[in-house]
Amino acid sequence: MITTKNFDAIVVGAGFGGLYMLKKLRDEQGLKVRVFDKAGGVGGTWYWNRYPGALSDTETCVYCYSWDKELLQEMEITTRYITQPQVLKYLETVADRHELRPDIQFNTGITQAHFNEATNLWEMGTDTGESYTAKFIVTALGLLSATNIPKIKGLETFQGEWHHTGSWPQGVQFEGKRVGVIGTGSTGTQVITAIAPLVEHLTVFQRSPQYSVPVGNGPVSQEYVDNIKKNYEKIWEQVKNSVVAFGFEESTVSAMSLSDEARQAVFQKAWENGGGFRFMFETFCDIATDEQANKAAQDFIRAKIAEIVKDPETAGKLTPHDLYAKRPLCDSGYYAIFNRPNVSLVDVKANPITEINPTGVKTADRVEHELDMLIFATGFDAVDGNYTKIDIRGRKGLTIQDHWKAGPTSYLGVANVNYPNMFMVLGPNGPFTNLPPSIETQVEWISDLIQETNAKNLKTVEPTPEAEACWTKTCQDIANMTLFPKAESWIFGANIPGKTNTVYFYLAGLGAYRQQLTEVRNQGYQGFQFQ
Ligand code: FAD
Ligand code: NA7
Repeated sequence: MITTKNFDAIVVGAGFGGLYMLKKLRDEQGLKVRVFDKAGGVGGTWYWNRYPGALSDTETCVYCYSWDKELLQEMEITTRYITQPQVLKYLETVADRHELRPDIQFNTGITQAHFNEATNLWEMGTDTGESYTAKFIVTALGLLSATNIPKIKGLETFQGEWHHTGSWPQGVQFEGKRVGVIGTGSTGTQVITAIAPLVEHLTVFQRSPQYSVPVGNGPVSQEYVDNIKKNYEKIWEQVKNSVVAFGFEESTVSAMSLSDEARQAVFQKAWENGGGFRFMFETFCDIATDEQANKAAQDFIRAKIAEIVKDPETAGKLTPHDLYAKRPLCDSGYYAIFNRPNVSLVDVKANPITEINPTGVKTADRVEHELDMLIFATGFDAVDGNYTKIDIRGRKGLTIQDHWKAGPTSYLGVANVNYPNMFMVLGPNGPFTNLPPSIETQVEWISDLIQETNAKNLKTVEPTPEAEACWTKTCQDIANMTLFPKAESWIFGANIPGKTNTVYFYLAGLGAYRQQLTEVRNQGYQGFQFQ
């Protein structure tokens, strides 16, 4: 039966973003809100990515919300980093203690969102055949959520099991199996390292070698935990005013200002301490912006690979020669995994996959890699991937695909012209950081703007075209001051064939982003038009 129901606000997504949005709008503003998620439970990323080895590479103490002060004190911190089951449990706890579940409809995908200019309401449709209306919609769809499964000839004929890491089922067994993994990004390195000791044989299909440093995970002392809990106010203040928001001070020292020996010592200390963002941003201030500094970091990691990997041919294949300018990776012993006798590496750039057949993967050299299981660690159609899957239409029926035909844009990462009363959490050109503090920043700001609109009895709010164009240009200009656009990765849309290679993030950091948001609000929401 088709039913139509009206809400003050509809939130799509029940991860970090959607859960907090529900809490703010329902409990602080008294709005009638419903959250939809196609998942069977809360958690977003941490509901879907249950593959072995899944770990946040943000340290535990800052991979959480800052707003639930009691929970910060009660939270169990046992290791420096937090695993997928632990993040999921954390978000389930949040949902339970704030009684969020009654307002979340699971197993329901939003397929349609049309703005009706006569009623000023959004008309929403679901994949379960229901329809709803709402004055406001908040899309917390996730920026790394739409899985990318490459179109490889013959996948449908494969007789073994295959899974994408971002949609991982329960109960996968590895013992005695010949497993292939395609992809060696953050996810690939985690899953490869975790399953290599479990499988009979592991074949890694690598397209691009990666720079990775040790994560440095391990148990933490009671003193470490006490210290964090005592200092949470200070920790969050630092995080929210920093660049990458990972809980450390970014370096202000230029790499080439030190002697070779001193520079090596800084890198070595960072290698021993662990953490990808720490290695890139805590060591020196210019690894992401200066080619010489970047090369120094590359050389250091290349030397480590040569030291760790025993077989020179394998070491050669694992060694990158491009810029160190993707999201920085860290791992729990990735390179050493290739010293195991049951692990082999196929360089699919030199020797591409030609097809998948019933028994495995065939490469251009005509070798048949026989497999019982194939794992796609091939990443995501990042940032706008979940948006373009929905039939979103704003004023005059403008589709989001049309609005974004030159590449996705936004004003401040949260709103688009011609899409009134629609707000995005982690939309295009939002901050590139440890994400929970950025998500919180956006949720709180969006919530204030909704409150202002309602308090003034206004019907709609949306950015001006000039404000959106100006923000896009700002993001482009900032990106061009870094080396990131010169590396091929999901950060610029380069991982998906045919995807617009453009700027998808505001790369000036969380502190600067928060200042921008505050200024816009203090100037009466400058750049927004109200009706
Ligand atoms: P998500 O958690 O992605 O939630 C989005 C939800 O929206 C999903 O549940 C999805 O089902 C739902 N949805 C999407 N479209 C629809 C639709 N049409 N209808 C209904 N529901 C829909 N970030 C860090 O800062 N540090 C890390 O260490 C880190 N590690 C990561 C590791 C992995 C393996 C991955 C994939 C991501 C990682 N991230 C990390 C990024 C992570 O996605 C964010 O930190 C955060 O969890 C995003 O929360 P979110 O609520 O914005 O989106
Ligand atoms: P990434 O970082 O996009 O990595 C995907 C990997 O899959 C990467 O090694 C790709 O090679 C590889 N890939 C993608 N398509 C193919 C095809 N067609 N053939 C062979 N190899 C392919 O995704 P992750 O999930 O690892 O990480 C994304 C973010 O999620 C991460 O930064 C964390 O924030 C969590 P490529 O490098 O493109 O040559």
